[in-house]
Amino acid sequence: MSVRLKRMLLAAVLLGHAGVAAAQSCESLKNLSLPGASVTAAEAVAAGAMPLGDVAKGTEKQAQAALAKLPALCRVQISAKPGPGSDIRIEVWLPAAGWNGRLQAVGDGGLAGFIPFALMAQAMNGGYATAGTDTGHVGATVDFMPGNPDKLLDFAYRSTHELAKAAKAVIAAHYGKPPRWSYYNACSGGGRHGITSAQRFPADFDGIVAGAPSWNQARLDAARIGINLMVNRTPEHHIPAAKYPMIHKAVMQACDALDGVTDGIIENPRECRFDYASLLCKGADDGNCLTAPQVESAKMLTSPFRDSASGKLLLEPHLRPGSELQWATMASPKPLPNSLARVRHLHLKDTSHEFRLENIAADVERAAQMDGGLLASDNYNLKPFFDRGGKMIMWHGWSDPQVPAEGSIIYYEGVRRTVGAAADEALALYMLPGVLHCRGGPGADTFDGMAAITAWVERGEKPARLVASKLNAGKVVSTRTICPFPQTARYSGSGDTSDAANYSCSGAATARR
Ligand SMILES: [Ca+2]
Repeated sequence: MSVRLKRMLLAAVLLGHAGVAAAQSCESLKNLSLPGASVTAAEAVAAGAMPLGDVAKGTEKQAQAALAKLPALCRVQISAKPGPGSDIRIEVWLPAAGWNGRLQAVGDGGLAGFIPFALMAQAMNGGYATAGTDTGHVGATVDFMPGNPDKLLDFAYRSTHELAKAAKAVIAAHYGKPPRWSYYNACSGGGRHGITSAQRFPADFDGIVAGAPSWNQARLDAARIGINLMVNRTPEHHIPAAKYPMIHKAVMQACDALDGVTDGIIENPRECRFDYASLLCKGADDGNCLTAPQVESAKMLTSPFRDSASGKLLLEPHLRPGSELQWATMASPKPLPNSLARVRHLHLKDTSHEFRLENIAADVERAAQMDGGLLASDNYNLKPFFDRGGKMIMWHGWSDPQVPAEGSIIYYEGVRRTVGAAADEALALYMLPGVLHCRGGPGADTFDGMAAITAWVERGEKPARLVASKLNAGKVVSTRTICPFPQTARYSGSGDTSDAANYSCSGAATARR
């Protein structure tokens, strides 16, 4: 053996030894001391052997498939207690080999209450160390309130901060170095957690992907109940679901081709000025027209929500053309159960509160006021997050039937107004045509937000556009160009209309109305 080779081997051994000395084995992480939190379990899990956790109803099969693909990993379970009434369950998963040096934390929507195993598995299968939390309560319920303000704070914003702290500490202990980059990636209520994190804890994540964030939560919840009462205020005002396809067809006939391609998707719903009165029955209601009260309800669903007595604006974001097939979410005879639960338990803290049409304006204002900014996540000043290099990608399906898409535009524009031109170097919003709440719908709903945010954070490459895919049974059937708001994708005029390559981004914002 040459002297040179011996020296190289010695150096390798010394380097390796230094790495081992700094790192802790998976099992020894049980003894890791964390401020305000404790490790409840740490164990090595063989490839594909992760048991199915308490995943969202209906996602078991998908979760199982993702878990089966997991590599060997170290599973660390943690309980964090930022307040005396807290018990935030956190899991951190660390790949045994091939870690890409990054943390991707993921989040729940709705009422949360479970650790998002399926999303964690997706993250880990991309090479990330990953982390998730139940946000501080067990089960998709708000029964922990009223009477447990710690759990409300945890659900509102503290759990994501605890998640970031715990995940970084566990990673540093196990690998001997903290993550080079830390990311948060979630949708809906998880999207709200993302923007809350940037607002309240700007050092927690380097990059955030926030989908369909349900910010302004108290006002949104109470207004959704009010809109539901309004469009059902007499039996005549109720639009039977059987009429949704007829309305959708008429809207599509009027607006689908505005973007140059007749494909069942409206690229920019703000450009669609559909008049529901055009569907007014000329004679008897044969099911293919709307009665006068139903026209009123259709207009109510697709306009800013105002107090009918005073005209006061209660909620600006509203449903957009293209969403008609999903109107039941907002307009079915009963209000959204999650909204009812949140307004009673979290916002008004009165579990037996009955909603009446004549009180709805007062209820919306009272819910927003009593929330006191907790679930509002409405601070537009992301300067501290931007100043330390943080980047955020917001995205929202234009046809979202439950968290109206306009809300993301309002937040995006609020940040640009507050922070100024610097916001354009750190925040981008992508509106996904024909996409429902977080996923689904005729539009292309699958895109690699993590690839976009890592390129931006780590290499300074702001994504000029995203390419989203429409999948059918796991196979890509079409791709779409998704433009940074306020631009809209325009077909080039030649080539396959279901190929993103034949679209480019252009244009300024269309008026909100
Ligand atoms: Ca179209």
